[in-house]
Amino acid sequence: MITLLKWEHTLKTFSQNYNSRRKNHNYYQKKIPDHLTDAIISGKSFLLSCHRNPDGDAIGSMMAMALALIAMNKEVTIYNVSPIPYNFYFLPETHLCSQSILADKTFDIAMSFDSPLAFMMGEEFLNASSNAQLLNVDHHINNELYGTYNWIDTEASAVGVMVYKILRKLDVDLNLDMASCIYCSIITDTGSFRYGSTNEEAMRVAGKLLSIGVDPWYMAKNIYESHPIERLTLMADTMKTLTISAENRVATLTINHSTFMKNKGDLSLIDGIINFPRSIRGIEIAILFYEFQPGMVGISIRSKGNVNVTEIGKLL
Ligand SMILES: [Mn+2]
Repeated sequence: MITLLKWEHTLKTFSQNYNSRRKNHNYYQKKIPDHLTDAIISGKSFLLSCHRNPDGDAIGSMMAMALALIAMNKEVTIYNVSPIPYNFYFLPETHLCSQSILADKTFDIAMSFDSPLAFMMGEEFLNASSNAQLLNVDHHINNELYGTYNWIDTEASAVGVMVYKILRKLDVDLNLDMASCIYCSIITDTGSFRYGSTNEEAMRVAGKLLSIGVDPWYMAKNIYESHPIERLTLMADTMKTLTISAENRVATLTINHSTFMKNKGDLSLIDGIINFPRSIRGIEIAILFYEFQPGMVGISIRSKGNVNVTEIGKLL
């Protein structure tokens, strides 16, 4: 646990230094700032990234934007610290996403998606984008506004919805590939239209995407029903650690390092496991501890009610 805190402190300090180099123009709003689309139109070379260990919203929004920029004849580099998780690799052109950036390559525009903190894109991205205009597109309330232009719409169900609006404003001819990526964003961040983040705008945009030809079952099958067998063996081992406390209101699961490694040692296999303890009747908070490296423990916290899990996260 102590190792984890030290690690987070180092990264936090790094991103604070990075922030001080920026002149921020901040937009907490639903409407796309003109500066953002003007920058996209005038830029020629682009570097796109999203947070490490990306989820469906991060990848979907980044890839939809990348496909649109390619269609606009821009030069595009797509980067992530982590590999694309197995259940998102089916999305169009994900093979273009690289885990390294060409040394000495410079960019007019860098864009980040779904990433409240700068360090989540990694040092390589921050160095490569240091002379570029950085466009920060996100919906997290705790976004640290590290971009040259920051567009934060906290009411957006998914960053994919925000990218949809950018593409509409840019008059991009939205094709099936782009629509599939945006649909992936929306269904993963709304828990397939179940979470409180689901709203009318998300439903409306999803409807438009279906009219372009998105096949909901094809998408769901690839995202939710394409697990390697180790996902189930990891879940079986993890469920044995279930602990219920605080008068049956808190459920905890633990994945120690040997269990993690025995079941393929792949972080993307952990995604979603926390929803099972949360699904127990009466449980208000679910906590998952996962030791992904010896002595390095990640923590996921989910609530099912009015508990503010961000505050608990700060205590830990
Ligand atoms: Mn998101």
